[in-house]
Amino acid sequence: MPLPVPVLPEGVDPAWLPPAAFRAVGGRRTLIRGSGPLVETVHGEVAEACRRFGGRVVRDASDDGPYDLVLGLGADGLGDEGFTLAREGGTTTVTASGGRGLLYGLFHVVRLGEAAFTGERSRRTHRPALALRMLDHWDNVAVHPVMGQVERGYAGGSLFWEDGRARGDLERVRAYGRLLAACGINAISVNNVNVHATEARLLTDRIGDVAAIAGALRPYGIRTHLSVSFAAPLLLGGLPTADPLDGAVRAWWAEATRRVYEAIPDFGGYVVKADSEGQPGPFAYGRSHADGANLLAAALEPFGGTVHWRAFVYDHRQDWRDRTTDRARAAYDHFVPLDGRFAPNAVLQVKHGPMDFQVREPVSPLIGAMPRTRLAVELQVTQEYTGQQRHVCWLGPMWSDVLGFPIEPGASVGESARGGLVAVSNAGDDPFWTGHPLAQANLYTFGRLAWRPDADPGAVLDEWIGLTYGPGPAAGLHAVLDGSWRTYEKYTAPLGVGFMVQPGHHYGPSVDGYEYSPWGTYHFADRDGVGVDRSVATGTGYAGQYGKPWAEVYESADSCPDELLLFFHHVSYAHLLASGKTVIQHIYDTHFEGVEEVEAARDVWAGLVDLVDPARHRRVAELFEEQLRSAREWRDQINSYFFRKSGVPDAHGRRIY
Ligand code: GCW
Repeated sequence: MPLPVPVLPEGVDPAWLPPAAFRAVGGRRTLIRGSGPLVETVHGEVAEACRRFGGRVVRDASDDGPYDLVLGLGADGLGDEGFTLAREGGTTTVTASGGRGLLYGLFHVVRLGEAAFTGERSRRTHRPALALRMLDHWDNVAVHPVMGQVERGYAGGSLFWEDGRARGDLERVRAYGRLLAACGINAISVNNVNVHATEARLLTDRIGDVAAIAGALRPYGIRTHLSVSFAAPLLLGGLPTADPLDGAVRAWWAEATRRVYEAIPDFGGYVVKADSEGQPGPFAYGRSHADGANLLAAALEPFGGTVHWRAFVYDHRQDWRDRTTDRARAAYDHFVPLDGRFAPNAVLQVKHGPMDFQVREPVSPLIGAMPRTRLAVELQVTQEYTGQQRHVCWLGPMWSDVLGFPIEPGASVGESARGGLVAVSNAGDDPFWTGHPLAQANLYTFGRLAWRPDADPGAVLDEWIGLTYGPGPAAGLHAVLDGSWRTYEKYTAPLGVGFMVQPGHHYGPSVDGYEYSPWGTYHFADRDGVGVDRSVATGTGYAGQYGKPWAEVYESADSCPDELLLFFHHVSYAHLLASGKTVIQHIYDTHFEGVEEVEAARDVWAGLVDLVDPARHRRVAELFEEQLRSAREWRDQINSYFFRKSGVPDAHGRRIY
């Protein structure tokens, strides 16, 4: 039986799968061959498109057509997710070995639109570069008194949970799974890595809720994962310890995991934040993080599951007077000595930068330094530090730079991420899914880059624009989004120094907000200069964590790239950048430019009023006013702060307060 496509609740935006995107497919004669649950998903998609656009679809017919489109299982050797596409003699043929491959092949045809049905195409194989393409949701089941329903969520409530309970109606979850499959995502973790009391119980007596979500996502090829508390044996099992080497603890995890698989046979595995920002972990028992990860890996192994163990471990109670402790060093210092000690089904999940998803960070040196460990790289789609989905900030170029960065000899970050690519989702129950309608582009781009880390991000952006908005406003949308990350960088913290955000919620400027805090994020500005000395020669030694050539490149202020200068070095305001400007003049210029670029983008958007549907247009126009207000605030606070510290006037005499 074909699976009907999900029906969106009234008023919910279809995002990159509006009916119009299926026009080319829906007007054809289509043959579908094969059986299995995902083939039923494919059939449902084509049937719905035909219903709208007048085509017809048949199943496993013995006649030879003619057919415009044949979607069939059959080919060998493509893996579960690969497919081939060819067009010959008026028939477009997608062949796959597994159901997921067929679904991805169908969505590929949807992206191509009419082009999939014109001319000839020689057979081409498409396969994801990374086997795991995952979204982590930082969703709480119960509303958290400080963090709310979704930690760092800027798109309303959770898609899965509402006020202490699983949502009863999973149609929206199905629709979400469909959107994710259409950009290539194949795994989701459904709860916050900060596991509070209610959430901990998802592992045991509330596993049925997780099973229901997994059931809604499965037809779109998405496996469900769960964040668990390392202290679960204490919290839920009544054991006196959670020591990873204790026999009773190991038995408890084995049994708990067996029950999880009873409820969810294709369960993906656990995600763990341990000994990090107050979460429990193996350090309490004098054990290593390899001991901790391997405990869960052993429980999951009989069922084919994986533990994602996060490397975001650092001291968040440090003393700002202590100049030797450097948060940037922490992940490397903790984990490199453990290389080779993780079980084969343990994946170490590493944030792409050494700090915390700032608008500009170097690539984490940990990524190239653990050759005997499966690493997954973690990105942040939710815009915690990049405008919180009130600012337009399309992150495709940043992620593409990160993924293409040659961190090891002969290997880019994308190639080193053998454990996959993971991102913190930006979606919620907001009618536009992502709060800011244009933040949908980030979610889509993440999926496509996880499928192909070397894809051209600009082409991915155009793909998203084409599917979501059609050709009318395409040029304007491209102009608004394409440079928006660099614009955001210009009006916020300069030259890689990071933070300077308001403590707690992290929105808006506060230059000294974290300067005397225990969280370990400082800029050290004084009357002479600014920046953090992370050199080996005179600083924290962080630069020495890189291999060649990066250790040398970052060690010296002369060879360090401008955009990371203040991350690696404390320099005077008169220091000359490679660009030829002084640091102080660079700060002034970029902050004025950043605001001007937001003004220009707002005007381009205003000009699209007749080309974009009114609800989306209005929402974005309103948000541009907030972005502009906030960008001006950033500009004026940063410029005034550095003018007052340095006493150096702007060379162009512009207004500084
Ligand atoms: O970016 C920081 C956030 C925390 C988050 C943490 C993490 C889930 O401010 O809210 O906690 O990272 O990645 O664990």
